[in-house]
Amino acid sequence: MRIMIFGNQGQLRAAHFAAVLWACCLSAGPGYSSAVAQQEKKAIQAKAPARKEAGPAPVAPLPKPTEDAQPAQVRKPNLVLIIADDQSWTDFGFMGHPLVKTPAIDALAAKSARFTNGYVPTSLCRASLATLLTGQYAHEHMICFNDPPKGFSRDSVHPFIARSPALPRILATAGYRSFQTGKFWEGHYANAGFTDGMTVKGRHGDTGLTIGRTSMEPIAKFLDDSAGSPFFLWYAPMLPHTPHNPPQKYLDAFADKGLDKATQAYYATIRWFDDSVAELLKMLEDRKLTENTAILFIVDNGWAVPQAGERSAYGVKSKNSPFDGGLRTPVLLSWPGHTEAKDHEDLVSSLDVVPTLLDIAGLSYVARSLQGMSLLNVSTGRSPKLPRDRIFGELFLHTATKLGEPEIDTTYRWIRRGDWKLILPTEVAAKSAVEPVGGDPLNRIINPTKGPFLYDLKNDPHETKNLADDPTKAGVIAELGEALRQWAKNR
Ligand SMILES: [Ca+2]
Repeated sequence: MRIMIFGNQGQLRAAHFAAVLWACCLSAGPGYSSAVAQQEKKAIQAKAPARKEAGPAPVAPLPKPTEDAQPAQVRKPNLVLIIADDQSWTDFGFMGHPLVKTPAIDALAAKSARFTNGYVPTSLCRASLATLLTGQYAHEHMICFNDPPKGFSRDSVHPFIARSPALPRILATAGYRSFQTGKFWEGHYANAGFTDGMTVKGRHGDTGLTIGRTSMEPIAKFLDDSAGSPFFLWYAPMLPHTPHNPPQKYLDAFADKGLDKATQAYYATIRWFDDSVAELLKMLEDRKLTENTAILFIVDNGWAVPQAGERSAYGVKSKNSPFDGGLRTPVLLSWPGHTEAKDHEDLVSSLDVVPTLLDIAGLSYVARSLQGMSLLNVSTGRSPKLPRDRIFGELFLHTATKLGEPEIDTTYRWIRRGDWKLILPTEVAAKSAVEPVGGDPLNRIINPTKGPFLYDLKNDPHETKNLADDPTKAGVIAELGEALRQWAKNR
């Protein structure tokens, strides 16, 4: 679709932006048209499980771009998104961990803009990854769960991503090839607009989950095949996620540290993951791609070894919890010749990843339609800081009880403003702490639910002292609580 009636660059950009939005709205993407979204919800809820997980869900193709955002002689930068799976924000060498060394990620950090106050809005794997694909909150992309309600086939929820303005789909309109490896919960990779990928079916990655653990060869092949085209690489290996079963040499590295077996295996799996990152970076270097490739690093959600007496396979205040052990992540951005190696105190969200990558690709006018903010200007030094002082998030049940109505399964909402963090549990959380809502044992809430919870993260970064009952903090709680209620209401 080439629109020639526009006479200047701004109008051409507007035409491309409108074309992208037009295609997304046409295919009923949540967040763009509430009326159409409501129809979509009803259609999905009414649909009986039918189609097998054989191929991509049907989706309308996007129009071709109306212009090239950069001068023709400038080769568009390649984009690599590295997503760690289930790793605490504390468990990196560059974050100061006393035992865990992550040489490859530390080296990347050493040359990156480093955002150490990073967060995912939802610490549940599938919802978090969908945010990294779409730049939307879970209540917008509607993938608020790891599993659909009982009675629904997995592919019955694939239209959520197939009809979203997912990053690979937008990049394709600007000439990017894209490759999905590792975790991907949305069926066939083409559902998110990837041009190439490893996952074609399954719960959360299928063949894609071999990346990093078994081989890195598919990435080498993609890099060789895509020579001449700008590319986007989704590297989301199931590492250092369980099973913590790394090769013996990694276990041996922690054998004399006085660790229990579970902690030793977790730390060793982090080293295994780090070596896979080293291999990826070397592949880029060997092909002389480093200079024209931007790399963004983030974790999808945190993880902690369960303590004695905890009922779960992971620490209570980690994965799928509203505490920083589940939500917080460092965010690294490196684009040689553009970004500066520097620490930043700004509050950043995984919502910022899509706008940042679109900005680097020269598609900032598309990025501006999203709620997140591009980190590029702060990373390059063109801006001193991001124009915001707060970020928000929301938690959900593991298994949805109903599709298309996120409110029903919301368990917590949270806000961080400056060093203050307020967490408000919902009635759903309180109920599911007693008897799992929807009858699914995976919906049992193991986190504390007798909130509110207020923490001063500057003096208490691990959220050990709830200040909600401190009468001197009543004003802060009221302010943050009102901001959170407004955020939940105005959407
Ligand atoms: Ca995860």
